[in-house]
Amino acid sequence: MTNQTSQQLIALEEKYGAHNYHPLPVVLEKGEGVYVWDVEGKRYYDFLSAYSAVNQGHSNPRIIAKLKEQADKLTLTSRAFYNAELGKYEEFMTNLFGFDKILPMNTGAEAVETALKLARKWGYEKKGIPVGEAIIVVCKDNFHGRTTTIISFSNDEDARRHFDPYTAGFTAVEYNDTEALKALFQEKGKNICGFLVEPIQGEAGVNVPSEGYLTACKALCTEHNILFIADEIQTGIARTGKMLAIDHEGIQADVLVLGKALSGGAYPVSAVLANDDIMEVIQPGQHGSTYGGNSLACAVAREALQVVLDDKLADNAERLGKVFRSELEKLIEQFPLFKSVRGKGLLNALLINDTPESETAWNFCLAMKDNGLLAKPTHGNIIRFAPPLVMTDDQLADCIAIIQKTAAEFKS
Ligand code: IF1
Repeated sequence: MTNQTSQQLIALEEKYGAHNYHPLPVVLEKGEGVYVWDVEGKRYYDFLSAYSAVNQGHSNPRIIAKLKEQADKLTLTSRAFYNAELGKYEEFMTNLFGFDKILPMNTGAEAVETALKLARKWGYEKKGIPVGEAIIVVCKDNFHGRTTTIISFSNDEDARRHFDPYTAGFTAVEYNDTEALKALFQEKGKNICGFLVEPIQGEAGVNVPSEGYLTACKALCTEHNILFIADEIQTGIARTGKMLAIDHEGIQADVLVLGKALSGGAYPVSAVLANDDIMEVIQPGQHGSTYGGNSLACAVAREALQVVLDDKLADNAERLGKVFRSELEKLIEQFPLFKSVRGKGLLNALLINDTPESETAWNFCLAMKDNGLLAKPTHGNIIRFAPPLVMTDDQLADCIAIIQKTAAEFKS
């Protein structure tokens, strides 16, 4: 079974794995910092970072050392007993993000589900919404995960078709439209318990809302006694140049949802944070998870966040993001293939000058792959660029050169 080629390994996935993904044809077996290597030994810059889960860089030495140390001691007890890591992690997290309480889960979708359940229960028990009538407002073009409830309020047909019947109780509003939100809150505010929002819509193509949008949403939520639920699973943990994307507007969520880079990609760790008046509606037996808050997860997440703080990754993302966008602006002037660039920190997208149905973005990603840079198109004609935040100036310059070289050679 050793020394199989990329082609053989792809054939195995094709034959034995469910076809729920369409990966770029590259088989990776090693990662270090901003780099990954395929089984033939070719090195690439990783501009996806496992969808922003490896912000701290692949196999970050401090995180991996902590993972090994904790794995040797204790991994999982379940929450039937206390464990020596959980309390310390909870204290660390609530202090860092400024909340009274944290509820630990594993994947992003589970954390979103937790936030939805929390909002509904709070709606009935604290806000006094008649039981069965709670509404959660979501945004059009959202992406919050893959559970049956979460896809119930998606408008992506691939994500939802034939997975019905859907969960009721969700109303979608246009993203980046405070007037629409205001009107909806005025009409139905009494029965609305929460507003769930991505500070930047990732899957929708790195959709950055207007400045002040999130502040206005938060103010409307406060006015109508509605929980402002920020899904920072992709935008959080320094990705956009601050620890949280909502920190750019200096606002605090009522319910904060974290995942992905919370563990630096070493282990699935997610979390929901809220203050006591909200979190206290969840009592023993009402929510949980076998792996949620396990010793390994807690030790890894604490180290992963300490790395973000010690290495000042938010500042690095902010600075390099500006360089990246200004360098790409130059390439846009040079190559008609490129339309525009947008993003915040190191969460960016390059729009390709072609129809959404065209294969141009995909083909350009294949060409970049051959030149040693991995990125993936989203929604047809958009390429997401999100490298690990440990990148240096020299490495970024090298990457810009690869993108330029690929554009110069490219024939669509
Ligand atoms: C896939 C996108 C990224 C998320 C937000 C919750 C979740 C995600 C804001 C769920 C997950 C992922 C999952 C991944 C593709 C991906 C993604 F393109 F779909 F939008 F990152 F950009 N909230 N996002 O972005 O977290 O349950 O996956 O841990 O393959 O589905 P999860």
